[in-house]
Amino acid sequence: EGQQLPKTDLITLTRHVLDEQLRLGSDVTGDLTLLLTAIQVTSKFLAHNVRKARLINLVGLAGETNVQGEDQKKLDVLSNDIMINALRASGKTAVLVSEENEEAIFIEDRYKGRYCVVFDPLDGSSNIDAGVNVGTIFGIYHVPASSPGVIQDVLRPGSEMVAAGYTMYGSSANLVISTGNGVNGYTLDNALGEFILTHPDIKIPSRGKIYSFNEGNSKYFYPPVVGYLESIKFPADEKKAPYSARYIGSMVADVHRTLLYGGIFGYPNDKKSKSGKLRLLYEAFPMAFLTEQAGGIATTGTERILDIVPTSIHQRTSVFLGSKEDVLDLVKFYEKYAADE
Ligand code: P6P
Repeated sequence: EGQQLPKTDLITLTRHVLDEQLRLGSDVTGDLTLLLTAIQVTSKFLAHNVRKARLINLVGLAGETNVQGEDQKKLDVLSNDIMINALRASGKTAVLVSEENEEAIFIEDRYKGRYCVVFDPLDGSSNIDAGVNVGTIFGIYHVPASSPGVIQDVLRPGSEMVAAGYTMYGSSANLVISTGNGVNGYTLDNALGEFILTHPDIKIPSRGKIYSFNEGNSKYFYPPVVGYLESIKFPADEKKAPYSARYIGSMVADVHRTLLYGGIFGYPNDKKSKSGKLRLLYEAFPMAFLTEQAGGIATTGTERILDIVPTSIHQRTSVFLGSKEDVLDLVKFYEKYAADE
């Protein structure tokens, strides 16, 4: 009596994606499902190793040798190797772009498939020692059948992605993903080794009460950003409460909170970082894709992030994303200052 009965209808990520593709009647080759399975395997491996890193201080041991006498790799290098190998072995990829690799990776014919994956294998890894949540961010493009898999297949606007997501490694591993029809969140059940649907159809509130900026850069902020921050810290309407500041400094953690609680996350370009800090292809595009799919907005302040056509695989961009009304308030300051110029 009162015992928690085992759920008899666990919705795993694999099942959910396949159900969704069948529902949508898209050409269900299962290729995307198999590709997402490879990404899941990577996420499970990284979840295990991030947790282990905290136990045996795996982070930062580069150059030392472990008990097997192998060269000990830093966790982000190890994560990158695992992700590249899993994606290649899936046989579903043609071009890979990783934050850790200067050049794009072109998959040999034997393993070549119809998707390109851009990713940051362990974003925010410098925070691991502090126990801060870090994560894997990925975006997926479908390769036109006519293309042999060339760099032009990834120098495309984020709006052409067919899927995007992240896995956040914290007290549990949370995989948040969209295949273009809304956003779903899954939690890794370590006992089952499966990602179980725990946050179906995530929708970002139309307005929040939180702003998430590194205000240590305030000295360098351009006027529209200064004006906007002033407006939420000292609301003109006396009856309105100021916004709360929440900034973790790990994009996956800051975006995850923004998707669930609402508000605005910003990493604007400024007088010190004229192109911004965050990378367009494998940080801004996937997070912008998820934000829009959850009903929010993602902009540089003057243009929709997903409309940007990349010219190089590691280029940076200004990022504002979050609740529609909050981001539109921010955009108004850019319009005001553009009009004044
Ligand atoms: P700052 C982590 O290094 C990262 O790439 C993102 O995860 C994060 O949002 C940003 O940089 C933090 O940058 O300058 O605030 O430390």
